[in-house]
Parts: sequence; C-alpha cells; structure tokens
Amino acid sequence: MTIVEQPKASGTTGGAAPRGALDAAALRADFPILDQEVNGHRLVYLDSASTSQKPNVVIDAVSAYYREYNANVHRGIYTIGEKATAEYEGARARVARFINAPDSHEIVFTRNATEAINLVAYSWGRANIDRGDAIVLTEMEHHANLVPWQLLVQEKDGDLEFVPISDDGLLRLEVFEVLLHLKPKLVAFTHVSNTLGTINPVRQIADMAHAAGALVLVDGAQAVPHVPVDIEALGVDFYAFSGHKMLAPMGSGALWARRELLEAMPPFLAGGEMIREVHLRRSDWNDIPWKFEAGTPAVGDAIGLGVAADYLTALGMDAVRAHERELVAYALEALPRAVPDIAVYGPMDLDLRGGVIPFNLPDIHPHDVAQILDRYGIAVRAGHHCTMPLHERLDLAATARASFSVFSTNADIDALAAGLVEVERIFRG
Ligand code: 7TS
Repeated sequence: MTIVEQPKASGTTGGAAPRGALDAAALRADFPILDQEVNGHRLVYLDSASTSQKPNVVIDAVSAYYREYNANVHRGIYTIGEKATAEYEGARARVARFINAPDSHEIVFTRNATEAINLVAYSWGRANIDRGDAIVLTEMEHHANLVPWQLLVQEKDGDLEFVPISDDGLLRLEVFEVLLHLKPKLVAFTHVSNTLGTINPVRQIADMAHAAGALVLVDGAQAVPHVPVDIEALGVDFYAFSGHKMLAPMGSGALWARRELLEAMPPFLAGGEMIREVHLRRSDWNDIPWKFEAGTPAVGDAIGLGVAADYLTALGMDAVRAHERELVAYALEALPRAVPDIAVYGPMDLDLRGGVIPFNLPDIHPHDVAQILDRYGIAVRAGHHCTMPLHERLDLAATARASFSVFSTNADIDALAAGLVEVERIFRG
C-alpha cells in the first residue's frame, strides 16, 4: 500500500532543503491530464477557480484505496476496514495540519465548501438566529455564501446586510464599521474572491467583527489552494473550503470550526455514524466531528484530500503564492499588450490579488470568447461565476475569467494572449 508515504512534488527541491521557487514547468509532469491535445492544440487549462487538476499522488491514493483496502470506516474489526479508518482519520489530521488547525477533531469532512457553509447555516444558524438578527455578508460573495443565509433569514425573519465594494474591488471597511453598529450575530465573507481575485484582510475583519460581538465565517474555497492559510493566525470561528479546487478529488471538502462551537451545535444531517445511542424515540449524538458526518463518508475522496494537502505543503504555500503572484503580474502586462482594448477587473495591487483574471473584450460576449479559445485548446470560464450580485454591482452581464494553479505557466498566458488576438481577428475582421 502506497499512500502512507509523504507525497513528493517534482517542482520542489525536496528533503530538508529550504523551499525554493516553484518550478511549474517541471511540476506539470505530476498532472497527467495536462499531457494531451484538445482540438489539435496543447491543453491550456485556465479554469482552476472552477476546479483544479489532480496530481498523480492524489489519483494514485484514491486508486490504492479502491484497489487495496476499500471498506467502510469506523466499523471494521477486520484488517482492511481498520486500514480504511486509519487512512480516513489520518487524512483529517493532514488537513488540520495544512491549515494549522489546533485540533483535528475540529475538521468536519464535507462534500465541498457549499455543504460546509450550509452545515453552519442549518445547524448554528437555526439555533442562533432569531427574528430581527442581522448577518453581515459582502457584495462579492459566491452564491454558496449568500443563498444559505437568504434561506435562513427568510425562515427566521432576520436581516442581511452587505459590505459594499469599491470600484477596484476592495471591501469598504469604513461601511463595515457602520454596519457593525447593528450588532450582527455573524459576519460571513470570502477570503479570496473567485471573480475579482481580491484577497480580503481576514484578520482585520475578524477582529472588527469580534469586537462587535459577532462570530466570523470565512469562505476559504479560493484561498486554501493559493495562499498560506493559518487558522490560528486568522482568528476566525468557521472556515469552509472545497477539496476539488486544491488538487483533491471531486466530492471532498471540509469545515473547520472552533471545538466549543461544534460541540454546542445541533446535528445537521441525521442517521448512522453521527449517533452514540439510538432509542425508538430519542438518540444521543456522537462526539465531534462525527456528529456532523452522517452516513457513509466519501472515504477515498477524503484520503485524496489529505494527500493533496501534503502535496501543497511539500511545494510550500509561500512558493505557491509567489508563483501565482508572478503569473498575475505577467498576465496583467501580456494581455493588454496583445489586445489593447481588453478590460481587466479587480484590484491592480498585486499584494491584494490572487490568481484570477476576469476580463472582457468590448462588444464580444464572453461566451463567444470562451468558445473560440476552446478551438485552440484553451479552457477559460465565461458567465457570472456564481456571483450575480457582484456582476450587477459592476454593471456587467458576464465576464470571461482565466484562473491559475500551481501548474500554470507564462506559456499558458502567452497562449491565452494569442488566442484573444484570434478572437478579435474573427470578430473584428
Ligand atoms: N465559494 C467560493 C469563493 C467559490 O469560488 C466557490 C466555487 C464556492 C464557494 C463553491 O464551491 P463548491 O466546491 O462548493 O462548488 N467557485 C466556482 C467558480 O468560481 N467557478 O466554478 C465554481
């Protein structure tokens, strides 16, 4: 069995040597999907904000689970069942280490960030939000961190308030300060915007929210794959993220929450696994985190998530961040050079921006842009990226979006730039 070994990433110096810069070109060998042609061209995958590609170590770990020790967890008296349980719980410890969570029992495995946020909205939210209570969100939230709160306040007759953004895509904290006078019970916001790339000042916002008596939930779906995340340093109460955006399998994700909150929260989904004792008319709940993991979990996917976390740690999240910062700098220069009339949105300060480039070409619908780019093997997303209110705020129907991961290179951006020249040639003749 292979997966207990620490994954090695080929783009690192490895061993105990100081972590160097990330060699994305070398790293690409770890991602088998990249070694193919699409429509006669090298696949240029620029949609990692939707989902990242998966390295061999993750694919192999999932495969090893199914080939060698597929069994249900927390039940087996037999060897492969014990092995599955040990690897599943080991994955929880790996994920906890990755985000510097103080206690691995504070990690609840979920299917994705959406489920993690819904868990909080249903469990904590329904127990704690009453008539007239305010929840503060922001204008840049993904629908996953908006709609669950809409449902909650509709049910409870609560109130949603929104921190507006500036024209360059930053949260207007002076307005947030005023909203805190409403004494919200919860402040929930994204760490990194999936549409604008904005990196929000989590610690500062959390400190302001706590000073006003609110709890803080952070949507980390676009942060954990791209910037170092240290739960202790961030000082938040809930942190939700998806595995599939951080090189892990589809269907993996996690919620981190402070132990005392998880212990006080009622169950979300009910059934097997999450109980200690069941009688016909009442039941007792299991300890955390299993209280929140009803039914048979996605064991192989969780194991893959643990391996992905170790893979990113081996690369060094500082190196990952530095690499993506360089890609953004390169793109912000290369794209307008190739197509001078391009409009690029989001903060232009590279310290405040992750690896996401939303853009438009005048009078060309982003769907057409994406479709023509696909002819050249270039994958970008077009649409509202599940941030319709943000697009409304920016007065945009839609945008095209290129987004990066550890395996993205300047050559990918060059291909995008050349593709955009072709788009303009086709549309403008
Ligand atoms: N939060 C943010 C900030 C996201 O970007 C996404 C997905 C989610 C939550 C939901 O993640 P899920 O794994 O639960 O679906 N964002 C995108 C995107 O930008 N393009 O496709 C999915």
